[in-house]
Amino acid sequence: MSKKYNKILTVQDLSCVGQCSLTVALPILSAFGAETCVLPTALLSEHTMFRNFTFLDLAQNMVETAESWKKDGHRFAAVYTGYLGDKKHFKIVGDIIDDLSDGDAAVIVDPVFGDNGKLYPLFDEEYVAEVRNFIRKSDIILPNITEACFLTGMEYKTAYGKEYIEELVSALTDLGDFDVVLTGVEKDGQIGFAHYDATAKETEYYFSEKLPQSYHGTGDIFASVFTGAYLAGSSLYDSAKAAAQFVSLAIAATDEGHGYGVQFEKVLAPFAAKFIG
Ligand code: PXL
Repeated sequence: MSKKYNKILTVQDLSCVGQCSLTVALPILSAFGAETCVLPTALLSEHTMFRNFTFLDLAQNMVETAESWKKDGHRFAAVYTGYLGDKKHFKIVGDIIDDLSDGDAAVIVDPVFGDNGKLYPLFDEEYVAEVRNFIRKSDIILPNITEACFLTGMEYKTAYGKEYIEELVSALTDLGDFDVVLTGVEKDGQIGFAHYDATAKETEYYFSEKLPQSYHGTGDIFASVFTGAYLAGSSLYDSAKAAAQFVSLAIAATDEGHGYGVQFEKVLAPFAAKFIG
């Protein structure tokens, strides 16, 4: 039986081309049966991995939109945030969580700001400090290893074992009262996630074959499927497993030479339909 919920709000940038952030989150959450409301934080011609990109900050519009929602009485049963884009967005989104979400709303934060050991363009340590503060409002965070290292101050490694991953998850857990799903964890040619189960007091893992291709935007797909499945009533572990499986399916469905993003559209409908009760 799926959980009954009303509106979910996702807050991320709108990159017009590039298959990431809102252009991924909106179709995925809708396919999982959520009434999806969006709050764009910035309007970009493409995401910031393209050689040229424009960036229009929408902070002022975010404030005015929230005011309007307040007056019209909209409330959200869940809030899921991804790439925001500017330090000033964190206070605005924090206020929205405080003022416009239900007391028991799930707050899911994908702290998107880096990969492969580096920060994305536009970001610096001050941005990371804002993220570190903001995640204290969340119930679940979904960082990759790079983001986990910047958040905790631990060294970024590409060769590691279980001890390193568990130290990283434990250091993240010390930053707030939330569940951690650490993504992009690799082991013996496989890739997956790690999650610390506070009840069982142990770290649980999921791994599947690492496909040779690597694409942009798969982190956003992971977070969106995770959120869709979780809000449809799956457990945290099963939601993360579904997200990992969907990313693999979408990569496998992507034509060679597609260039950016994955063609998740080809496999979304039948996958998500299984979660709608
Ligand atoms: O996929 C993450 C992402 C989202 N939005 C923008 C980005 C990136 C990663 O580079 O640039 C604008």
